[in-house]
Amino acid sequence: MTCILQLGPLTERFNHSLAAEHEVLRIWEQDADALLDRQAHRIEVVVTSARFGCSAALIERLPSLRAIISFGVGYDSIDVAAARARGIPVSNTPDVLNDCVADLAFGLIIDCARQMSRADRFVRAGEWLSGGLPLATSVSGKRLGIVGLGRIGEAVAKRSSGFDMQVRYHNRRPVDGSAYGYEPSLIELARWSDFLVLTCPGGASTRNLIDRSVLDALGPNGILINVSRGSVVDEPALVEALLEGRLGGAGLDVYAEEPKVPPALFELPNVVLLPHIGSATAETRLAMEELLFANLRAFLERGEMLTAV
Ligand code: NAP
Ligand code: 8YV
Repeated sequence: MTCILQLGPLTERFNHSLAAEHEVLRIWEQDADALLDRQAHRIEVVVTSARFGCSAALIERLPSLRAIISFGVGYDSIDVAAARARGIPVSNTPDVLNDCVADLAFGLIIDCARQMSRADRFVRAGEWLSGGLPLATSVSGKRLGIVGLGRIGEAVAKRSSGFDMQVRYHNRRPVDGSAYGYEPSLIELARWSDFLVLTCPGGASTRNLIDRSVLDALGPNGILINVSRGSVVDEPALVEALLEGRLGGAGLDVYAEEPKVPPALFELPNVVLLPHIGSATAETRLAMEELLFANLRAFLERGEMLTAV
């Protein structure tokens, strides 16, 4: 039996299956320091998620660690450099969640433009009895800018064809053979876009990529959609732009300090706020669990990972 340190709870089904096959130490159920003082030398695998991460300090504390297996595609919360320095491989769960996250991004586009959440609140509050809502903005035929045309970004772009949208994207370098127009300047992409969708990774290299100048380029009629990471956006600058009417609207699934959301956003009618649910469907979470288990088994049986980062 392999001694596994699990850094946070996933589904009951997952927790149960993991514990059925391995000796699992659940760090959140006990005093973490005391647990590590007693058991650190025995731990061979860390099972974590994009949410719970894995710090350099924890990696350093585990002398027998051989692998870090994560649930989720983003790995900005895992210190991959510290793991690599010790020759410890890290796996994630790419691809199986692309459609689900892209569906949600497109849902946010439509919701922000057509005021669906706002209209729902309006009806429930009985306000329809005494008037109508202001006219909304169309989606079809508009310009879609994508920051990070990777696996999820491609799936967002694909959905836009049903809405006759023009698509351009900004990555650090053009995607070979892509039919979509590459925009080397993020500011120019924002200036061109009606909707700017963020699907790049989080972490140091993208921190505050969407700053005041990008938000101003998107402008008072532009809508920002963020399904990547909160760290990619300068959040105080976003709040300021929305409060001052310099940005048309925002659809957000992720925030700088989750689960904290800037309270100033609660009052704004042109903002849709979701609690990081991009991959949160039964089907996709099951596929992510299965891929995590496949990585764990492949590592333990053959020393390989199916999807190493
Ligand atoms: P991916 O396939 O690696 O795509 C990421 C794209 O971002 C690549 O095309 C990359 O191209 C681009 N990129 C990287 N750094 C950039 C930069 N500095 N400026 C502009 N573009 C940059 O990743 P993915 O599987 O699509 O996932 C993307 C992210 O979505 C994840 O890392 C995660 O943070 C987020 N996510 C969120 C949820 C949710 O629940 N909301 C769920 C899943 C994933 P270049 O390398 O050429 O720049
Ligand atoms: C999950 C995510 O919510 O895959 C990612 O990067 O952000 C989401 O799919 C996350 O993995 C759960 O911690």
